[in-house]
Amino acid sequence: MFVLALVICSVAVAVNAAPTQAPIDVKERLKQSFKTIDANGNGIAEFGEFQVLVKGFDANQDGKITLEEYAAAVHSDVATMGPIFHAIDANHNNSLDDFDVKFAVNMFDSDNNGQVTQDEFVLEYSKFIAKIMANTMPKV
Ligand SMILES: [Ca+2]
Ligand SMILES: [Ca+2]
Ligand SMILES: [Ca+2]
Repeated sequence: MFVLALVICSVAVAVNAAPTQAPIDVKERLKQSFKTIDANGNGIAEFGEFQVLVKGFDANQDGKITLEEYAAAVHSDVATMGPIFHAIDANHNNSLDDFDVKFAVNMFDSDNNGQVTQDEFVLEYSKFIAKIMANTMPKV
């Protein structure tokens, strides 16, 4: 359950960008996120494409992506993004790095063929979000 942070960020961005659209269609958001990640548009999210996405969060370019940078990148705050960040930070070094990205890619790749398709991404990411929500969000 570590890696999904990447996608979460994109989802959070999309959610914040359209606050007036009441019912958030998570699957639709995830499909859009996938298209963002799939920079070369071949329908498969590759490790390198996730890597580029994550590196883009490194605001001060010091090679480490901290919780603060991650939260800023997704237009959220550290309190909200903390649980997600720590879930993604698989090696617990308080930075999102290649190790964590690999973990995330492996998580999405549910049939283990080395490729993350849109369907896999949407399914696995939805599960990831549900898990985080269940653990961190107060029950209404
Ligand atoms: Ca691709
Ligand atoms: Ca940094
Ligand atoms: Ca890490």
